[in-house]
Amino acid sequence: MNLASAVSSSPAAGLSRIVIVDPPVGPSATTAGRSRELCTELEAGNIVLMPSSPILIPGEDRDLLFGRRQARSPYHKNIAYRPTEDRITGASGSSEAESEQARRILRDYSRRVTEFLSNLLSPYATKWKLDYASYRPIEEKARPARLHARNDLLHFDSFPTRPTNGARILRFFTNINPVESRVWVTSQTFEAFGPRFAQTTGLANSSGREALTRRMRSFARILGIPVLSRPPYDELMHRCHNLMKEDTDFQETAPKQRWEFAPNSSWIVFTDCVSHAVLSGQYALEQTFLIPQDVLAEAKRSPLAILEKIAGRRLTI
Ligand SMILES: O=C(O)CCC(=O)C(=O)O
Ligand SMILES: [Fe+2]
Repeated sequence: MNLASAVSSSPAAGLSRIVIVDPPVGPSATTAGRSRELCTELEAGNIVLMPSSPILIPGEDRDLLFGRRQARSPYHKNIAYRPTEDRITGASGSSEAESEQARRILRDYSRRVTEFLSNLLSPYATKWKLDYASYRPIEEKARPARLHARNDLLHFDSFPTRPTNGARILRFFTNINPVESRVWVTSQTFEAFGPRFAQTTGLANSSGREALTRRMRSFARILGIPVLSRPPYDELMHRCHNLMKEDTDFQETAPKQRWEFAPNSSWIVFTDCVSHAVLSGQYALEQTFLIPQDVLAEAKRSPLAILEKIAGRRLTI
């Protein structure tokens, strides 16, 4: 499969812009009109950047995260925080006290980001689903990982174990590194790339196969056999994610933009429609939100709507 041919012929088509936001002061500082505008910018695949993050982490907490307060560095891999359960995962190997500190810092981050975005992106806040937050302590440059887990290769995000069933993946990142930027490249948005991807992968012709899978699943359910049912939308997004990472020609030739997110900056991006890769950087915090279709400013531009139009059928369950 050669995805390079799926890249739009016009190099500028579907590339992202940076929209700078100076954090509003006070809880009601963003007008409803401005919020809607920002939602539209994000849904179009643009990146909202706050050069000076509204979510500053106290120096003491940073030192704890960097491991400066411990005799050894406590965190060797990404730590995830599940806000609804108030639980962290991935901190194994650290002491109970260290895990508890990480949980407190991530809980605070998650709450403050949620409060901030409830105002900045108010149209989403009534219905979003608060997903995981994460702490990313590892240097991304030359970070070893298996191919499909590599984040230095261009991809659209798709969570293999947490299907969104069409909801959008919105992420709020903060670079807490005091001196080094976090460096990303982005390429075309899903709106520019998705239709060609769908053609290249034969999405339009796959309805027969999926109908068969659906029939087999309902048969298994009747028999009481447990089935892993990932909606067709998530299957496709995951297939796209993997194909992009597998295709070295695409990775080399896709049009690219490079972004340096400076220390203490935050940025917001729909990572399911902005193809992205992280090239370098260490120490970032992140909070993910799942945004359902019915609160989007322009649902027809969403990856779900784009894929359903091509497939000619519903891709959610
Ligand atoms: O950590 C980052 O800067 C982004 C990594 C990424 O692409 C991801 O977590 O999906
Ligand atoms: Fe990603």
